[in-house]
Amino acid sequence: MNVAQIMTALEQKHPGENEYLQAVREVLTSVEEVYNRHPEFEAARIAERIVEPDRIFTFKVPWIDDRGTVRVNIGYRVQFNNALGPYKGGLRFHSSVNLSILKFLGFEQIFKNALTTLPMGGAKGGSDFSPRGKSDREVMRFCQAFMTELWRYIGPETDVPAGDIGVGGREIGYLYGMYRKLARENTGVLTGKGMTYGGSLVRPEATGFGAVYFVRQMLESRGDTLSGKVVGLSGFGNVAWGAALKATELGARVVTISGPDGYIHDPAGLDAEKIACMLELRASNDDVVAPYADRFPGATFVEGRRPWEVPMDIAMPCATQNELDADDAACLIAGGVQYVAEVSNMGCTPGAIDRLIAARIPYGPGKAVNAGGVATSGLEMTQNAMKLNWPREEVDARLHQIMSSIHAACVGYGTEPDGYVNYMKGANIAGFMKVARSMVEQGVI
Ligand code: 2IT
Repeated sequence: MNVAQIMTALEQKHPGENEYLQAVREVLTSVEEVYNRHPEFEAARIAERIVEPDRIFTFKVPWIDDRGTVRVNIGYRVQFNNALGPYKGGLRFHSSVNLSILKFLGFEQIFKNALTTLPMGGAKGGSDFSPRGKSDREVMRFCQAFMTELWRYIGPETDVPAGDIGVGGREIGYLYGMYRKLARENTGVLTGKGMTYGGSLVRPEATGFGAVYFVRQMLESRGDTLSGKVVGLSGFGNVAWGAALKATELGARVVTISGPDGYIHDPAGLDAEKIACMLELRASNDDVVAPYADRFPGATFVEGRRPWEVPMDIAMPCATQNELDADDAACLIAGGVQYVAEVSNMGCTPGAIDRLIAARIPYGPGKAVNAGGVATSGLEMTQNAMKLNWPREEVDARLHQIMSSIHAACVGYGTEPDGYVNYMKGANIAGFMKVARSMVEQGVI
């Protein structure tokens, strides 16, 4: 394979799909050398096949708001690759959603899911509808209208959606209710379900918990521990919540969170009450973190800026793609950062990653660090298939084990001659190899 050639062709075919092209370029560049040692990959044109989704569904979602006005949104499902198992990946409801974003997320999901060791293919979907500022009834009507189209394309052995930005327990409940009515069956067709209808314990916390378990492994591999470490998070949603809970429990001091309005710097660190406040802010529908500083006197709100200018030992972006750029990385390095673990999908720009790797700062990419979320979705599917529920300890132990195996895979494929672990390369190669081998074995389909 010649990455430059593939990318030129892809840019011509999909002009302007910048997030998608960015994600593809990163993976292909990481795997190029290994790929070219495998003539069977080239013979089967694995690279050319893996970069195109198997299929994309796009549909209209008309619904009626509380004032009686008819609204029209667009719904999508990108079924990217099912060589390893049923299509699996979240739904994102946010005004910024477009095909490029969902294709990048679906592409990343293939390799992330491969890393989990569980049998799951890669997919993503969503809508340009944002639940922010909508009433519960509006969200319900939208979710029902969305599922009226989506249900034909999904199924417990075909494609299993879950949450992502803008899709939490409430949305999954409304989506599941409509699926159950239309399909006339109670199956584990969505994950992230409520505990009363097939959900798994630990799923709500799993992305953040898994990320902190991964970070702990990064530290342990250098003889270091989380105790006393200053951690900076961005975001204040479900993922930041889980990460804050677990990092705090393991003795780290979480000093920042952020929202679209700016960031909070709380040098004393988050505690149970402050983490609860974060949840309240999330639930309030305003999408702002500023009120945190009014409630907790030691904390300051910095308007319109990102938290990476605060000195920290460990940076964990938990908000959205490309939220940490080259200048932010330079700021973090100047502030003495020791580890960067991306919890958002593609949270760092290519320029930021280059700077971190050049400075030999261990950088964990999202597809490894945040895989605990989808892994626990996989465990929810297992429990649904068995029609029983595991206790919390069992799910958490499996999550631990999965995160350790992902860390080991990154170290195995990503250790460079000077001993530095290039986690991005390791995660990309480990995930890619599994999918590529599976595609070769299953023929050209
Ligand atoms: O990005 C992700 O891995 C998710 N949003 C979770 C997907 C899932 O199927 O649980």
